[in-house]
Amino acid sequence: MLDPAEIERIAHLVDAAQVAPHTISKLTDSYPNMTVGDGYAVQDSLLARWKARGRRLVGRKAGLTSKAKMVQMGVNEPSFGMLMDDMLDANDSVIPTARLIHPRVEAEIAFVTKKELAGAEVPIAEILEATDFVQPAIEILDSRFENFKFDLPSVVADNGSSARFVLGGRARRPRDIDLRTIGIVLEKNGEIVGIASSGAVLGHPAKSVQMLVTWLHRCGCTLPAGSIVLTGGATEAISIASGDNVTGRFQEMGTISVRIGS
Ligand code: OOG
Ligand code: MG
Repeated sequence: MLDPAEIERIAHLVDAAQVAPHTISKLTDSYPNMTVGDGYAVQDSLLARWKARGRRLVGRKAGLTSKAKMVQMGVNEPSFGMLMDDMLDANDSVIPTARLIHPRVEAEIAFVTKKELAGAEVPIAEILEATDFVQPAIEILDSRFENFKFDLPSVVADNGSSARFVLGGRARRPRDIDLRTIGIVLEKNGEIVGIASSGAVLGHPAKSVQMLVTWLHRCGCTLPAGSIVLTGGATEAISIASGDNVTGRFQEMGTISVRIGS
């Protein structure tokens, strides 16, 4: 475990790599004893820095929740991160790549909550009951690590590679659809680049929310009402570049698109 001064040094390094986007080497190269817990301590420091700059926490993300993602990234445990107000773009937005290093996209199901969720193991039924609606999402990732290569402590400290996210398509009440079997097709420039069922995310994407609430509970935190939760990419993430058009088609949940600008 690292000491508080080291956590602050790493937070400064990651923050700088996000503000003026550039790559840094994976943190465990310089801090071989760094743990996943240290990664979350770095997130706490980042959140304090971001709040001091007027950014608002609007939700959380779970990542590495599907087999496809775990295999792609060589990490076999989910990670959690923070979603800030200024990371959100509207459906059909043009996402500028000027401030991104080596972006990738993911198709995900987002949950938006209407009740606070708290506890060590909240039943899935309770998660669904506390959910206002679920909606298609596209997440734009941009690891700050060279060649998009990392381990779990490093990626946690980099806030789960978060860059931007988009919500779109049809908002549905979770009880009106079967969230284990929603077909998801990810297209780039009209070609299919990823296919999955929503059940690829831990058997049911509400499990991501459940794991998130359990994780928050360990540090005495809760998931407030009105939170957005990205439950994790169902397919592997796809590299994007300026000029690409990306569309996610979600069975019974409509379509979401972004264009990648320069
Ligand atoms: C880490 C973030 C993973 C997801 O949905 O699995 C993630 C990464 O792969 O860079 O957001
Ligand atoms: Mg994601």
